[in-house]
Amino acid sequence: MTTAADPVIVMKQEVGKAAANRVQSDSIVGLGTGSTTAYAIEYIGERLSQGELSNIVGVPTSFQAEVLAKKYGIPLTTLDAIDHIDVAIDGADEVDPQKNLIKGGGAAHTREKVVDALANEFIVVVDSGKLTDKLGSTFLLPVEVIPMAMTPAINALAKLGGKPELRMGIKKAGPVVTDQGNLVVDVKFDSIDNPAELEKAINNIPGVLENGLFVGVADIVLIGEIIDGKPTV
Ligand code: ABF
Repeated sequence: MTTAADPVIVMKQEVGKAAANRVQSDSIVGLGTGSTTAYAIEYIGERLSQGELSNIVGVPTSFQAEVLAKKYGIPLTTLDAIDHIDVAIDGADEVDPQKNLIKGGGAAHTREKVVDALANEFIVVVDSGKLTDKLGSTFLLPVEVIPMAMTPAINALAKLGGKPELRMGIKKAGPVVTDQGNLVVDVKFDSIDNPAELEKAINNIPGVLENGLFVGVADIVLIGEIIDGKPTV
């Protein structure tokens, strides 16, 4: 018996496909992280194999993106071998009306920000559940911290009005470790009134490597939602 496709999955696929369709031949593509972006990577691979696209090279933002790109036949490069990125496709955990983001649910926000900010066009792929009037209202703010500075950094984040908590693994025991070998603190802020200022203040804390506020980085936000049971973008 075939089961009806889960509309949420179909919606993520549609958003991923819409992003993949914006990629042109001869492009350098930043490949993000997350389940929605995974579909975009799959569809870029599909367009390549069908001859719709040619001469694409990807810059992965995480090990997950690298594995998916290899699975779908997208050649990879590094930032040392290129002088620009034409388009980046990546997910987000929250999007505000000014297209500012909270990212980092996947503990990959440091490399994501490098790639996404470098891209000439940064396309965010989300479902409508990620939209918020004010960042921080539904999602904690991830902050990557070097292990030896954890305690002073946590104290400094609390002084900024946050309630910081070390991110622990779900599948693996112990704290989550980033691709850089650092730890992640998730910080609850009651209200982020000035994301630009907060992004700078947090990155100014000694021992903080990067935080998940992406202010003024996103160019296009593709939003999937289910209307009358039908996935739409
Ligand atoms: C990644 O995408 C992270 O910044 C964020 O946590 C994740 C969201 O992905 P999904 O599409 O699975 O909600 O870039």
